[in-house]
Amino acid sequence: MPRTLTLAIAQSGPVQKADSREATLDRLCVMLRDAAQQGADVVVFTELALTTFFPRWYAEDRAEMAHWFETAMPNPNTQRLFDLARELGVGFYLGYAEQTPQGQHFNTSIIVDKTGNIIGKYRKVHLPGHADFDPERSFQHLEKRYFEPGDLGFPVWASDGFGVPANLGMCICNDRRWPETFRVMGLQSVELIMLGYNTPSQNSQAADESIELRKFHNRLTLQAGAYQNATFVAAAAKCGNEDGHHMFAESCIVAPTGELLAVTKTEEDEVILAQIDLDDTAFGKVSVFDFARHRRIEHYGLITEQTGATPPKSI
Ligand code: CDT
Repeated sequence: MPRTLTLAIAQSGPVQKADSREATLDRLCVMLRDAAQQGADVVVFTELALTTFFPRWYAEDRAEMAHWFETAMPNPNTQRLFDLARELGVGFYLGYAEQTPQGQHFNTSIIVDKTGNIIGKYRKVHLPGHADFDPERSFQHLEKRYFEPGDLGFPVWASDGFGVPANLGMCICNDRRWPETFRVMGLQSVELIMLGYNTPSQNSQAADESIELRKFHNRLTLQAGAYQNATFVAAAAKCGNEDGHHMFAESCIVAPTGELLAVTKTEEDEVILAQIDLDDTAFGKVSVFDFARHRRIEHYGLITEQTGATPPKSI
């Protein structure tokens, strides 16, 4: 029997600093309802979907940033999104800033099933940017200041929470640029990877880098990750102009062949859908990317033994 799912992306247009959580949640609920009416089984929201991309703002005292973080999930603000998911019978992926009861801070995402229960949590591993104010940059990217690197690894959940049995994984934004992210989930037979992103249209350290090149890198990483691990990938952007800082859109759904199935057209709140059959991941997993037959781990040690590159032996 085919394992078909209707997969939706709920791209968010800009969320300004001054926007309330309530107003932002209203927008997410509108998109959840819209996607469900079009038959969605699952809706992928963005990274830090509840707030503006606050790591672009520097605060000497990080306590000033406390209001961007959720201390529980769900909580009185977000409960209605969970209730609506249960009412509509649709699952979702949601990114948000997490503060733990012990006072740790993570850039986090969750998978919520069709009954409104959280079935998986992920904390962003690859935090881009810097920890201190950098006067050399045209704007700041302070994820290393406000978050700790994720401590949960890259788990994959075998779940029928979206209505059919599926192997589900997550990552967040900059994680997509790292092949290790996809491969660790590929090694757990992942079939659908969901992620959100907030990607500036400009490189704060290279003014001449074009937006076209930056969009190309987005597609390149998502399509390569999908193809090389024979998995669907669903990537949702928060985009448009947030308080003078532009982020590109191009949210997309990628097939295990690496082909694009759907791409957003605007830089606003926008829902796109694709009907997918999870069994389409099988061919790649038993042929060119049959890891058990073809991987040569005796040659891969450097990947986990060192972080930075070293010079080659001179001849
Ligand atoms: N949110 C996020 O991870 N954005 C990064 C920007 C990298 S530039 C410091 C990204 O990889 O898209």
